Amino acid sequence: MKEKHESRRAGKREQKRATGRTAPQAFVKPRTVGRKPRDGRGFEASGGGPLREQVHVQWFPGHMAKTRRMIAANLKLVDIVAELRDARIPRASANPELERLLGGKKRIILLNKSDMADPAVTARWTERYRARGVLCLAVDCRSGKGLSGFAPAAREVLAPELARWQARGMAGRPLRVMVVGVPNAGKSSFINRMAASRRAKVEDRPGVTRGKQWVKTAGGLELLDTPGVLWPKFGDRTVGEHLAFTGAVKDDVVDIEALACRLLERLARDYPAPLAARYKLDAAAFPGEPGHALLAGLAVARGMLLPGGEVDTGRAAITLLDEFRAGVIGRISLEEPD
Ligand SMILES: Nc1nc2c(ncn2[C@@H]2O[C@H](COP(=O)(O)OP(=O)(O)O)[C@@H](O)[C@H]2O)c(=O)[nH]1
Ligand SMILES: [Mg+2]
Repeated sequence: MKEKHESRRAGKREQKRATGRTAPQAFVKPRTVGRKPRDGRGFEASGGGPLREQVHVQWFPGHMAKTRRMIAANLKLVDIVAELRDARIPRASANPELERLLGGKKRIILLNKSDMADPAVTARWTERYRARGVLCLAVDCRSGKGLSGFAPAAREVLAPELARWQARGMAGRPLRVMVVGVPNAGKSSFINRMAASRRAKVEDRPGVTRGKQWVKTAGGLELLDTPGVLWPKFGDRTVGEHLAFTGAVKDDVVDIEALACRLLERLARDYPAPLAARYKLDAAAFPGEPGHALLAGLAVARGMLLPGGEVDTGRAAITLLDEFRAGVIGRISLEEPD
């Protein structure tokens, strides 16, 4: 009996190895999850009672430190910065180092992937930023929705500079824009949409853009793509989790099943109807249901069983995260303005 149990566990490990989902990278501290919190810390207070312990996420490989330097070094070449954030998580996808890094350089915030976010919540976010004097546009860089507003917005923010250039006879000078954001925010998609032809490489996984690329647009802009950058330490665990949910953090450095459990708990609490509809689950049973039970329910509903008949929660976790990231569960916002 014990032997059978052992071999099943070994099988699971083998499977995880095969999917490459749990192999930690050399530069990562593979600390995770699921353990008992020492003194109650690590639990997130919520209306529906405590959620499962938060997943620890950290990812700051050497190339990001290099990117940080590259951004600082290239700032003097640009007139304005376009900061791409994920509309589903405008807070977590905001780089807390950016303000200091930019050193007073003007910027526009683009809430990208707004097609996957709750439109009412996104509208509140854009209003909030505008009320604070930061120009912010909700965009969808996949379809191009909202992007026609970018060049006019940049000209509006740079009105004083443009007037100066005009006075010096440099009215035709292109506006140079540095595009920054967390991995997977849609920087390359933004540039491709703005440039009539496809130039920057779009990748469905974080950490691909490398090297320096300038791209001209029809509207007299010159865009500089930058690799996705995070920061050395996430202030609280919610930030790391939200970045991991949306795919800004490489899956290899995260415990995928624990992450999926957390996402399920959030969805069951805040978006029960779309969750239940997508996976044919019973929303009435959600309150108090722990994430691992929700994940098992999802696996059963999708017929994801291992040869021994055990539910394949590993596969269910990957499916959930893939579908959330593709936006097929519904238009979901994980963060609201205060
Ligand atoms: N649904 C949706 N997907 C997007 C949007 N912008 C980018 N994506 C997708 O997000 C992934 C990452 O995009 P990419 O431009 O490579 O991000 P980068 O790492 O910031 O350069 C790709 O799969 C894109 O197709 C958007 O506005 N909506
Ligand atoms: Mg890119």
